[in-house]
Amino acid sequence: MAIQQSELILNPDGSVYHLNLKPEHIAHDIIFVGDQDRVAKITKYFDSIEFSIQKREFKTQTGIYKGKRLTVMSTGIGPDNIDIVINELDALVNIDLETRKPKEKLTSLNIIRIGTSGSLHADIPVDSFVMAQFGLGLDNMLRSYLVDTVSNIEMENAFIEHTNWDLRKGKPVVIPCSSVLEKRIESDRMHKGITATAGGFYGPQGRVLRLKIQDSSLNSKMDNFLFEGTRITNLEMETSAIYGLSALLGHHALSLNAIIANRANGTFSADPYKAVDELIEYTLQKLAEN
Ligand code: R1P
Repeated sequence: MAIQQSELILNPDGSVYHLNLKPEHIAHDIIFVGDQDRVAKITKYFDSIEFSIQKREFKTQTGIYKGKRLTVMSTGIGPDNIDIVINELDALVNIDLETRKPKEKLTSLNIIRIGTSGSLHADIPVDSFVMAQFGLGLDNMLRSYLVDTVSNIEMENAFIEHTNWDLRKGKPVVIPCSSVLEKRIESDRMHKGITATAGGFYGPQGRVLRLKIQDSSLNSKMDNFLFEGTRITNLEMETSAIYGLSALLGHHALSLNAIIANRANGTFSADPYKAVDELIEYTLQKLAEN
């Protein structure tokens, strides 16, 4: 059955609705960033850029870095945007846009996030790097899908019990990273653990300005959560959504974050752009080598 026009929306030029991309515009290795201005900070290292486009917060550039074809795209902020970006990227490789039918032979993309994040531990200081072995989704976006088929239910239950999680906020979900990409990118520079993904920046991450929050001790409970030796390292807004949709659709995903804030001791990087630049150079080098 062909997917209807209202479900898979294409622009008049045949590109997918929000990303404005056609299949030939993307590489198999794709770097995600949140901030649209970070795209050029990555592609400035490229030997050549073959394609650039932007619609809303979704800016995409494809080019060659040390002989490897890479796409860099901004997702904007939050899991809701990741739902759009990954479904449309998957449509580009796994749905025939002419017949509007899923392809028989599916393609796996490699998706690597280069993000910024706040650490929950004093020993993961500002300007360090974190690799998410797991994404812990606190935002509920993934619960619209049959996510239990790819999630770590034991870790979810342990987290719910440890934090006395109020299920009126939805049910947390835990998804592992791609072990293939983990091997490709890892080094001693990376702190590793669980990256928690919140559906907002203030209350959902325990920040209090003028509004009281539902659980003011959540961050300290997240601090001391330990599951089979793995702890929650940091909080941001995209990783679990990337991991969950990638796992469900058959793509490989890995999320790296430069720590620019330390929530444990209240510090903020003196030069966050430098930390992000270093993570960019580190990641590009790893992708070119492997
Ligand atoms: C919040 O300021 C944004 O910064 C972090 C969060 O995940 C959220 O998207 O990541 P990026 O710098 O990649 O956008």
